[in-house]
Amino acid sequence: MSTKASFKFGHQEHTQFIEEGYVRLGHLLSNKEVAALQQRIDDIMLGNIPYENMRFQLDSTSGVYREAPPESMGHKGATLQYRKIMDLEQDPLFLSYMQHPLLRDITRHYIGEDISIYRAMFMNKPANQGTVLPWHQDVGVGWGLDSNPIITVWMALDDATVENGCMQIVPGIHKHGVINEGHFATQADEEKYQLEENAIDLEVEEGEVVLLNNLLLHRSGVNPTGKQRRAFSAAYMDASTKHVATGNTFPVIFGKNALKPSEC
Ligand SMILES: O=C(O)CCC(=O)C(=O)O
Repeated sequence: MSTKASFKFGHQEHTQFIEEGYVRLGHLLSNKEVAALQQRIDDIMLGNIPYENMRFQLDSTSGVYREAPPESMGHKGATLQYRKIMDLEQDPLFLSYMQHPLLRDITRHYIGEDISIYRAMFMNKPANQGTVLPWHQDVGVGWGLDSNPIITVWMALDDATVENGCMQIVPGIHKHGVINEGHFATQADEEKYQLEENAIDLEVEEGEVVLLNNLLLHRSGVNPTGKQRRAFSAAYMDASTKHVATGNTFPVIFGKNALKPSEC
């Protein structure tokens, strides 16, 4: 995959990531490559490219998080009304993107040589729908992991704006560490950390990549516009990280025994 000139990860980006817990890295893929991922995810939603071993979740009809249908293994019908699709490392196009040499450099810098993926996740706000995602941290305890991954690489597959439910974040909040092991911030957390007052809108262009510290509180809203708002989020971690309940490790993206797009 090629790299657009705007992608940048240097000293300044590293400093912002450490201080603020997020940094916009620019465009990693060409317009053509982004279009191919957009087409691929629509084809997966519509069942034109079938995957039975991915987890799918349909969107809520109310916009309320707790009312969304459960996520479970297998396609749920040909529709663009999905909220989430997991396990996209099984798809060669998404895997190739996840294994981009510049993401290799970034994950090597923060994590090391052997890297696995906790989740390779499509997040969708369908047109005229979407579900409110409340304030949360993406922490290992809540995810049932034996350590806390810190690196998520999030890419907008469509422009994300205030109008269509872009992410909101609280810069610097990651420095407080794990605020709530239950994943979601409580009302008391919201007041203590003044989340409403300190939040900023993370408006980004289609194809833009954002590096997020998993401890950074984030949330997103619904999408009342007539166009879907798609995103792809990959949480990288040390390949030795295990699931506490099963002792299992996770699919390897870089290093020994890494997945190969040609073998997908
Ligand atoms: O895309 C969104 O609205 C939220 C994504 C998210 O929560 C994540 O990538 O961890």
